[in-house]
Order: sequence, then C-alpha cells, then structure tokens
Amino acid sequence: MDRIVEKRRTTKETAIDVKLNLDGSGKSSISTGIGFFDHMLDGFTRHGLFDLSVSCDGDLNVDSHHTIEDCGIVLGSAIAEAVGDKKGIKRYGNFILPMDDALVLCAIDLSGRPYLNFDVDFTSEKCGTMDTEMVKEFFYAVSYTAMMNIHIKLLDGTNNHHICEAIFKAFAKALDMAVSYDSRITDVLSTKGAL
Ligand SMILES: [Mn+2]
Repeated sequence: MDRIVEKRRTTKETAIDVKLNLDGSGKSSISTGIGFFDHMLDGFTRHGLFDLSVSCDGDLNVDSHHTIEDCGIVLGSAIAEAVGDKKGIKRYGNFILPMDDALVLCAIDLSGRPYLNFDVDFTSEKCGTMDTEMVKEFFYAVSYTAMMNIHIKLLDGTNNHHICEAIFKAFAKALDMAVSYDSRITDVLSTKGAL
C-alpha cells in the first residue's frame, strides 16, 4: 500500500504544498525561502529515507515564524494521513544522534495523542535567517497535527548549527523507525486495539 500524501494549505500568512512518501529513498525538494530551514528539512528527508517536497510562500517580510510553524502543521498532517490506521507499524521510535559536538536524543510515539517535551537551549538567536526559538514551535506543530508524542533532549553540544541539525536528523531516524513495518505486528500495536 502506498504511503504517499499530498497536502495543500493556504492562509493569509502562508501558502504551502507538501508531498510526502514515507517509503521513499531520501529524495528532497525543499523551498521555504529560509535557507537554513531548507537545510534542516533536507537532512530530515535524507536521513529518514523519506521522499519529501515542500514549497512554501510565506510572509518572510514579517519574520520566519508563520513559515516554520505552518510547514510543521502541514508536514504533521501529512504524516498523520500517511500512517493511516497504523496497522503493522512499530509505533515507537527513538534515536540518539551525534553530530560532532552535538548529541541529541529523540523518542516518539505515534500514540494518537499530542505531546512535546523539548529540552534544548540554544545559545544563538538565529541560524542563518531561521530563529532558533522556532525549532520548538515546529516540533510542537508536528506533535499536535500528527498526534504523536515527541521528546527531544539535548544531551551535549555547543554549536547551534550542529545542535539544530542533530535534532532534525534524530527526529527523522526516530520517525523512520516508528513508521516501519514489523511482520510480527499484524494489527495495531496497542492493548486498546486502536491508536
Ligand atoms: Mn549543516
């Protein structure tokens, strides 16, 4: 069964098109107008071995807030739709990702419930033109639209570029694990019978 989803969302602040294939090979085409954010979504795609295209025309004359938050909303919605009834998938995923000085833990549960625990302090206000405070907002948006628990913890690191990149890649690896199939799981992995 294909797990390919296309989403479009238009508001007065952003116009976003997303195409996500959970069973891709790491091909990305990202254009949000924020170079550093493109770099993050590119890393997410390649290391999660998804295929992802994101095009966003946002109100960057204001700042990076609406563009990043809304891309999180649309990506999260695409993930929710792509996993569908979650039959046969592992549901949980986790990864501890090193990137030079940075070490980031990400653990997720496609539980059907939103929760974000974001335990990271940045020491610079920006990476490129992306506000570092928006990293938390992005994952908050993903958590409530994809209805998943996301825990992100900075275990070590000083370089903000590395820390940020390690977060997106750790999330990618955790998500890749959570959405992958296990032949021993024939239904939904829950004692409730639904997620
Ligand atoms: Mn980089």
